[in-house]
Amino acid sequence: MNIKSLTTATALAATMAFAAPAFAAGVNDWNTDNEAGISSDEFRTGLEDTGAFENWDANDDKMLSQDELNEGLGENNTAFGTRFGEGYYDSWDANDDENIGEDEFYDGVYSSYDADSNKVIEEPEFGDVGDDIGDGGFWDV
Ligand SMILES: [Ca+2]
Ligand SMILES: [Ca+2]
Ligand SMILES: [Ca+2]
Ligand SMILES: [Ca+2]
Repeated sequence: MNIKSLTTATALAATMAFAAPAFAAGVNDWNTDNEAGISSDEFRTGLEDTGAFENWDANDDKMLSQDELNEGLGENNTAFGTRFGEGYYDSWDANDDENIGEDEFYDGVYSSYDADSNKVIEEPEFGDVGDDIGDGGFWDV
């Protein structure tokens, strides 16, 4: 590879890195079936792609303790609490074991975004998801 093509390749890689934001969070990016809106399965797939759960689960036990969540969120703690309500941890902890498993996590987050509780996240509910996943949002881990 000569210098010119090396430079081009480097520039191309830089462009691609820049052009690939954490998520192009439009409702259609997550909507993979032919049903309107985001189902819980579609939502889970999209949110898993952020890697947030694994990232915050410091001891890798597939559970998020309150401490792990606080630690993982860091300065985004306030925004997270504002979005989901101060009592979110207890309400997501469906089996009351003071830990949030993966199913509890994804179900809890999903129902929190589903403001009208119709089991589908549609616009404008997805607008909140997009905001939180975009650069600087708390899912942008
Ligand atoms: Ca759908
Ligand atoms: Ca853990
Ligand atoms: Ca639990
Ligand atoms: Ca809804």
